[in-house]
Amino acid sequence: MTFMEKLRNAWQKNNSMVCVGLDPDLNKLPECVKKESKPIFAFNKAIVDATHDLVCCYKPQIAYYAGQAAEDELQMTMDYISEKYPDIPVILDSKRGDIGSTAEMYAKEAFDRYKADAVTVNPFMGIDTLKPFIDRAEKGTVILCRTSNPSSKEIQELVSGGKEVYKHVAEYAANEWNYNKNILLVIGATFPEELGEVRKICGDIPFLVPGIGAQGGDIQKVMENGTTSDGTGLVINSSRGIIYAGSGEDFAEASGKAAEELKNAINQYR
Ligand code: OMP
Repeated sequence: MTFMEKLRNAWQKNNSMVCVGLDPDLNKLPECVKKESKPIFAFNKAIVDATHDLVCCYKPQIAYYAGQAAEDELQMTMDYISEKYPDIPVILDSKRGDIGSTAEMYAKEAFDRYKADAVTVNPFMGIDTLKPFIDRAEKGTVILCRTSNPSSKEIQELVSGGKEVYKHVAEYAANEWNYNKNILLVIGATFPEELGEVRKICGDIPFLVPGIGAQGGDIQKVMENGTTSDGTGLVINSSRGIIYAGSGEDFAEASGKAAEELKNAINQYR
């Protein structure tokens, strides 16, 4: 099954557009988990078990594993999700981008080593750097377009040929780059108007929407401007807002509750 099919099925099956970001910081893990031999995996496993029927995706951010010398626990997390909850796709958030020969290795990292269903990439260097990802037709390529961070406008709002850079990215993604119909775009929830502009350019291309929860994005505006005609089209990520919903022994239960609240908050606008 392709990533796109898996995503559509998960939207339907769980009636959810929530993506839980698995971004575990060892310093912030509950005490009861810190004593485990593989604390990051133990934490992720508990969160996944508590949320698997409430989400359409998981998104581990690779820096939380590489930066803490815990790549083995990323692998364990990826293997656990694909074995126990094979219907839920996993986006590896690594925001890769480099010349073609190096990009080939990054695609191997995401799709062959970690067996991710999709990966985030940076389009700054152009199509030859994206091709190794997009060519994997059964996988998803999630391209940064209008990112959620405050200074994203420094580059993304520069105007060339009468159009902002992020709109050029959206046009490429909707046309030349989408030859395998496997592209998603990243649009931050902190820029809901721009999200609406990109929706007009891109038809039904799914958007990964980070910035809900800790970054303060507006769910109602995201839904009004971003859903597609069938009421889907969005993968709305929250990381800290869900994984740190609790800090005691009941942390996983608290994350399940937070995921359910987010799911309901989203669905009231569908
Ligand atoms: P929280 O702010 O804790 O919900 O985390 C947001 C997650 O989304 C982190 O893993 C970020 O790396 C990621 N992210 C953004 O915050 N902004 C973006 O524009 C793009 C991403 C991403 O590609 O996922």
